[in-house]
Amino acid sequence: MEKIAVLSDIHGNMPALDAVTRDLEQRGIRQLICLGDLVGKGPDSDTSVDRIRALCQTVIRGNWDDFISNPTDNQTLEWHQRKLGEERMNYLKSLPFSVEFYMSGRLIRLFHASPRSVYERIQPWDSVDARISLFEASEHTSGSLQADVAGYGDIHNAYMQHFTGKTLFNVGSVGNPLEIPQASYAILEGERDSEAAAPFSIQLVRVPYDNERAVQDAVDAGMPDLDNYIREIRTAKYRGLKD
Ligand SMILES: [Mn+2]
Repeated sequence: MEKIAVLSDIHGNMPALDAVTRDLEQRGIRQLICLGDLVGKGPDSDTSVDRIRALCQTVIRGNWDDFISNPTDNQTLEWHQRKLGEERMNYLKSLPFSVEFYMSGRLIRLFHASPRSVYERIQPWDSVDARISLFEASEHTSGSLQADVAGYGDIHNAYMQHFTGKTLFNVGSVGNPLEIPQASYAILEGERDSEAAAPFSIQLVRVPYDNERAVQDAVDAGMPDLDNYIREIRTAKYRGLKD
């Protein structure tokens, strides 16, 4: 049996990524897949990209990775662009859209937001049809079969649901979780690259980390739009919501 960690939405928060890395080391897990959104929001987009590149065998593209290099007059985005530099932004833009493989007889497909677009956002409280559509393939996915297990990031809300024998899961966010202020990731356990039925499990892991260190890092870096970020890091309440 093998274990694969699936993490997403680091968003430049190094204390959170450090805590997850330590947890993975303690568990002896070395196979890592990242589902995108390495950058933005937090102060350390550059270090986050460098660390994820070194740690993860597979990295796919999120919405932030896709648009961060676009020309902009938004001061906050310009600040993140300057930190990243051209080489990292080119790397992010070049990342693949999705990854898929068999594990314990199941076709597992992983993408950032939906199998159709990095910008299509589907929440656990959206319609059943919307959620079931996440098992479908599209012209952007590497394969054309329906997935047995679909996993994604993007919404910063970890959850798992079952529909007619299929499993849908969201790994949550390492650096900007929006339900509880602890880093989130998933562990898949089973027989990798095997189409034969075998035991299989998905575990959703929460890792407490030094949230005040993350706040201080943002203050020290002189990051713009600080108040919204600090509130999210401390409370896990999305800035788009009213109190
Ligand atoms: Mn994100």
